[in-house]
This record gives sequence, structure tokens and C-alpha cells, in this order.
Amino acid sequence: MAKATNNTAPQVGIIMGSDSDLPVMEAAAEMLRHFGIPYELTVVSAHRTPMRMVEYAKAARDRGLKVIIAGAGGAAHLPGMVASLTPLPVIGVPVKSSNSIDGWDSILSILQMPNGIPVATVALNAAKNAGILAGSMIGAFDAGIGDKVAAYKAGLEEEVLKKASKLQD
Ligand code: RP5
Repeated sequence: MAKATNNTAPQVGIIMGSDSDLPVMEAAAEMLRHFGIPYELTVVSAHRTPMRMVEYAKAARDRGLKVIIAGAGGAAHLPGMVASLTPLPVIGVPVKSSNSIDGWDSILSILQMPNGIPVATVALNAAKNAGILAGSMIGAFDAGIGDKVAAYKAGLEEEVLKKASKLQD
């Protein structure tokens, strides 16, 4: 169904409601490549391809996925509906689509889930953070990946400290 990025079985599924979300969602894939986590990426629409969404979510765990990153804009029901159909953790990325109400439509559609069906919602268009969060989840059970996430965060700290020391000079 979904296109895998290499020969290794994907651990993270990146899905999005439309190919128009791809420019935003690519940042999640970039972080997963950085951490060396195999992933797959495809379009699954809650409204335009509802049966495909059900099939994808129902099969995800048995296919070996560990985390799903779902991005959508507008009436962004994809992450929540997928979360209702799988026990896997779902990270939701609110995408600011072209006809959005400043992105609030996407944010609230993904964030305001009912009790019992959580979606880990990142900030508007923050697919990069979704990739890092997926890395942290996989890294909690895989020391090699955990070390890569730790190194990434150490790099951020180093960068800030370098800038801070320049300001002091
Ligand atoms: C949502 O509608 C998609 O996730 C996208 O963000 C938005 C607009 O989709 P297109 O009309 O560009 O295909 O389902």
C-alpha cells in the first residue's frame, strides 16, 4: 500500500491527507533519515479515501510500524481517526492549508480529542518536531536510536551556548 523508503521494514508511517501537505511533511522524513529510522510515506485521506484510511490504520501494527505521524489541514480528522483505529502512538501535525482559518482549524481539529483517544499534537506545520518525537519514542526501546536523538539535542545545546558566549564577548 505505502511506499517504503528502503529495503528495511519501516518503523514509522508518515501519512498525510493530501499531496499538498508534502512540502510540510517532508521535514518529518528528513529527521527520520537523520536518525536512521526506516519509514514509509504516503497519502491517506480521512474524507476522500476513508476505506484506505481504515485499512492502513488496522494493518499498521501487524506490518511492524511502531509510530504513525499523520498530517492534515482544515477539517483535519485524519490523525484522530487513525488513532481510534490502532493502538500505535499517533503524532498529529496540523498543516496550514491554503484556505485555512490561520491554521486554527487544523490545530483544533487535531488537538481537541475526546478522552480515551489521544493524539500527540505538535505545533502548526511542525513536522520536524513530529520526526524528532517519533525518534524519541523509537529511541526509548532502541539504544542506538536513543543515542542519536540525545546527540541531536546535545548539538542544539552546543549551538545555543556558542551563540550565548559570543554575546558575552
Ligand atoms: C486536507 O485538506 C489535506 O490534509 C490538506 O491539508 C487540505 C487541502 O487538501 P487539497 O485540497 O490541497 O488536496 O484533507
